[in-house]
Order: sequence, then C-alpha cells, then structure tokens
Amino acid sequence: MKIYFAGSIRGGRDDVAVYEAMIAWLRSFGEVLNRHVGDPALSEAGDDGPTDQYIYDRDMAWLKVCDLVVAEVSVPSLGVGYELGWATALNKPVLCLYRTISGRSLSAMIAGSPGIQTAVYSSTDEAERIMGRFLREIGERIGLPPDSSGSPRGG
Ligand code: 6K6
Repeated sequence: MKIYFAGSIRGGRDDVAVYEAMIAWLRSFGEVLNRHVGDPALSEAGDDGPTDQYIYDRDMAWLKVCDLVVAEVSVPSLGVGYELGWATALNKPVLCLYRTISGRSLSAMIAGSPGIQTAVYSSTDEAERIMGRFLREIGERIGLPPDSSGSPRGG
C-alpha cells in the first residue's frame, strides 16, 4: 500500500513530533512516500534542500501514484490544502485528522468536502484507531491483502 502523508512544513512545524509518530505507525502498513514530512531536522525555514519546483514535481508524482492520503491538519498549511484539493480531484481516498486544542475550526472546504473523511482525535491511541479503520476500509475496497490494510505486519 502506498501512503501519502500530508502535514505542515512552511505552515509551521509545531506538530512535527505528531507527524513523526503517525508516519512511524503508518509504515507498519505500507510505504509512506513522503515520510520526510515527519523529519524533525526539516525546519520551516530550511532552504538547503531541493528547489521548490523539484519538491512540487516529486510530491505531485507521489500524489498521483498513492493508494490513499492521510493528513494531519491541526496546523493549517497552504501546501496541505493544495494537496488535499488535488487528492480529491484524483479520487484518492483521503483521511484528515485534527485536534481541537488550537481552538480553530477546520476549514469548511475540508470539513465539507464529500471526498474527505475528517476525524477529531485527542490521543495517539485514538488517532491510530481511526487510521487503522481507514486503512482496513480502503485496503478492502482496493483489494489489498489484510497484512497491508489494517493489521501491523507480522502481528
Ligand atoms: C524544507 C524547508 C522548507 O521546505 C523544505 C522542503 N520542502 C518540502 N519538502 C517536502 N514536501 C514538501 C515541502 N514543502 C511542501 N511539501 C509538501 O507540502 C508536503 O507533502 C506537505 O504535506 C505540504 C506542506 O506544505 P507547506 O505549505 O506547509 O510547506
């Protein structure tokens, strides 16, 4: 299963530890194409990597080949919003997770999109349960074997 994970980079890195934990968990189920989103060494300001054009082309190519998208949207990000728009246009299954602690409401363009499943969570366990259900549902829909669609490999 090819998983595209979306999380804020230039929108702010306050939740990088959350992304890192989610990506580590998701990697038990398949290949997380853009796992660098959870890399604590990737800062909001850092510009010593590839060019913006390279990042755009690579990430759009990954979005086109992924089986599903999981996004953590508690920290608002233009890039994540853009990816979610494309993901729904490409008919990719999309799960958006967010916490309400920030006191902000989720954008109506995400919360109201028929192509996006949204879920509020308040703990790592809860987020993992929600992601597990989503992976199983999509795995069954696209005909992937159980070990890559909801149960950790080897467990
Ligand atoms: C390092 C520091 C600043 O930018 C970088 C390298 N940039 C990126 N590397 C990988 N993916 C990126 C990068 N910038 C944006 N993205 C994609 O957009 C990721 O897949 C994220 O889900 C999303 C983040 O968008 P912004 O607007 O928060 O940056």
